[in-house]
Amino acid sequence: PQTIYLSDYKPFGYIVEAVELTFRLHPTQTRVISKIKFSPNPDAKDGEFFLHGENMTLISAKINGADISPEISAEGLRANAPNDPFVWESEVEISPETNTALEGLYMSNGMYCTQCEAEGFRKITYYPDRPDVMSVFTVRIESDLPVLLSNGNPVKMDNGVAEWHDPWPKPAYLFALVAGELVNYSGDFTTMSGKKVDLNIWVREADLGKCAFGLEALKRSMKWDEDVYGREYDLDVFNIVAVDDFNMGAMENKGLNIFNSSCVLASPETSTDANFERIEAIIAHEYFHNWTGNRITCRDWFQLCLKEGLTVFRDQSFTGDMRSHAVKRIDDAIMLRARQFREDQGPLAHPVRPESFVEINNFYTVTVYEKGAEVIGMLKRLVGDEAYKKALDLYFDRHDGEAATIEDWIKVFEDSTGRDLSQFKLWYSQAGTPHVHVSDSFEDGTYALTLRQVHKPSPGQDTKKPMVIPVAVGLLSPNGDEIVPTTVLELTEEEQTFTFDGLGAKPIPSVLRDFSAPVVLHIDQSDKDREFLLAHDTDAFNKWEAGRTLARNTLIDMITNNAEPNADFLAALESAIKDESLEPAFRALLLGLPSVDDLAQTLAGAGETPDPWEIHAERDRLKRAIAEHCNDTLADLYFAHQVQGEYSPDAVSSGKRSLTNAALAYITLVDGGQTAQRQFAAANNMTQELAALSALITIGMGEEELTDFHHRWQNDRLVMDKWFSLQTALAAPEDASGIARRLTEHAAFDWKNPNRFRSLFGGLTSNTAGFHNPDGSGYALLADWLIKLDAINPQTTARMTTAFDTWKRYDAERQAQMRGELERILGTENLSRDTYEMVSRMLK
Ligand code: BAL
Ligand code: ZN
Repeated sequence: PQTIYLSDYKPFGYIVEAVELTFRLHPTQTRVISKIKFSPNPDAKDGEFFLHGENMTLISAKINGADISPEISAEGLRANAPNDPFVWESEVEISPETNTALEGLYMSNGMYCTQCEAEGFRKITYYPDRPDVMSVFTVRIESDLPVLLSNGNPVKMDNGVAEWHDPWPKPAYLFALVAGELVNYSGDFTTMSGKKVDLNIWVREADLGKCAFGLEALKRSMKWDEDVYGREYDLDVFNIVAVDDFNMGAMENKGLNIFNSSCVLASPETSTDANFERIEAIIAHEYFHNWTGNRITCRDWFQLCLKEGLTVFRDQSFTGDMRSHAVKRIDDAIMLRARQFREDQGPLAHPVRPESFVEINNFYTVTVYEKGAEVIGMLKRLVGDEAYKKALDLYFDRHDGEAATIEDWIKVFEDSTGRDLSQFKLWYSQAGTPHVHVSDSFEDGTYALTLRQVHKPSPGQDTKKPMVIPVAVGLLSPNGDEIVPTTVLELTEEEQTFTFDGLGAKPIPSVLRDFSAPVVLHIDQSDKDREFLLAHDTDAFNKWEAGRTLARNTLIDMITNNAEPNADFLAALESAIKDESLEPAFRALLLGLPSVDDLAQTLAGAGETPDPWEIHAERDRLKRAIAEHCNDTLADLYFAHQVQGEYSPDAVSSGKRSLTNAALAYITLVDGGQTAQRQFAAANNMTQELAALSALITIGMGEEELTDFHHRWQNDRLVMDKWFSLQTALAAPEDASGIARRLTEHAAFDWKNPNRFRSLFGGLTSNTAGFHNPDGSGYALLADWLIKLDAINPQTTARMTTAFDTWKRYDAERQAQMRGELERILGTENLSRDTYEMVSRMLK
């Protein structure tokens, strides 16, 4: 397969003035008729007329009304085109029903839908399918189905014909079409300039009761983007459609967002608090793309982080505003460390802005998205809130209607602040997680903090330059007072010392407050200092971090030295969770322990060979020690914070439930499951039901409850996804692969549905000890199924191969088994380009 390089970027030889598309829908013989006005692009040197197009039959092609016979290949067509403006007309035939890759136009449960990002439009018709080609689209849909939707505003709707016009120029990846037997849950929103916008969530009739939360979340997002970023919506309608078969979470097509049904449908009976929060965030994310992604898009796919990093940053801020900034920051840091640091540590590490790819779908990664968001957070911290706002206003003014680059983005900050950001820009080009080592000294009232940055090699990058790292620091006096409030130290050299004068005694430093940079911090602090910070730090993130580090330290000591659980940690934890001045959701986070994978990452980072089974066992031992030590406190918390009355997914109620359910998980370890059984039987919402069931499965019980759960929810596909994933995710290490294998034989295991496939196998691979069974059964099972899935859905397959990306961490036997499975996948006949690229990168 061909590698594409950022350095090879060239503009397209033609400008697309306007696009008219007609769809005659048919499951296997859809006709797509296009009429496109092209004119030569004065900015392009090379006027080659190449249109992307795959998996279609060309029926006819015309230039200025005259039939032509273009040269056709597997990637597209080439024709001789005039040097003056001209009209291109073509008719092609495609088969949505047999399109199992779920890219382009496909069918899901009898409904037609599309997914065009990144390069799906080329499976719909011949077109310059690249994000820097933007145009105005008019779409006509002919079908007997009652609901026919596309982007923009409706123009006409009658007798099996619908016409839509989108006045905003857009790249083809934002094109969307939906047709089906759908009903709408509707509402409206009046924008800040007084324009009324019709809002609809389109679903199958049975799902109408699961739309209310999504619609309210959409309204909150629209209001927030006006209040915080001054961005108003720009069409008469905003449509969201829920689709069952979808590779991604959701897609921001202009005016017609298409959502994986798991990311929009919610009800108290079927969705957990975490589902509600995630749905709110994804609805916001897709809505926010209207400005950061759609009005200003990306020049090429290497610039993906321009829209994704910024939009993730915006949705994270939104969630913080809607709920709790402290809790959101901790959740994001946990996720970043678990997934992005892991990616950075392995063979798939790549810069936030990659410089080459084979298949762009493989770069919709946590590095591009979440590290991309961290980079924006750092930028904002460095320039300050006011300057950030000014820079964003300039960005929208200057680039509205354009396809922009990271250079454009950095330039607006340079122009609006006068700062030179050339060194900061390294965050976009240098892969890997920086390490920051901290040492300190105190003499004559002066406290000195020395920070040193270390960059490990990553694929293709052996040496790296020092970066700009904002390190937020506060100092506490030994009596617990904050003597230096949060100050941002700008680490720009390999090593720098920062001093604080006029102090009476050596302070206790609180470093990297609010997780101010996505780095690994090495600071030689005693357990006593960490207990002190857990009790006294005014920064919520570092307060939590102190507890987490104590937990990690005792676990590492237990794993490597067979030590007993640290009694001081148990006491400090107990006193922190009792502190009623702390919000319940925060205390729930304190009760969480580093995951098996996180501990394996820590050990591997220290040059050790982790054994997931041993880590799992020691982690269990610590959980039991916490349960026993904090027995009474946990019971008090459990009963005192029960939420009474009707279920509501608001932050306060869900925070209380997260605390009681964190307590329940521990209580279940010592009470034989009685409390969890009672909670399961009494639950009137999915959060309580699932937490109880999870607690029971974790101690090897819950068989009856699982059967009961299945019986009750067998007709609800989203809840059945939970039923599958619970069993593989929570199984004991020695049972997990066997359980997964048995579940693949279950009648409800519809492996062609990405959600179902991910629930079973995502559950298994999240169960680190279960997946890494030393007998290799977890690896073999996953590889068997990835090979099978690749033939029909390369995108989801390639994504799921990342379960193997840690293979070099483990012992020789596990390494050999994983390597063997990766080689087996790579040797598969007709392997997709997507999976080929991922597996070959991992084997390098
Ligand atoms: N653009 C793909 C889905 C998302 O990031 O919103
Ligand atoms: Zn996005």
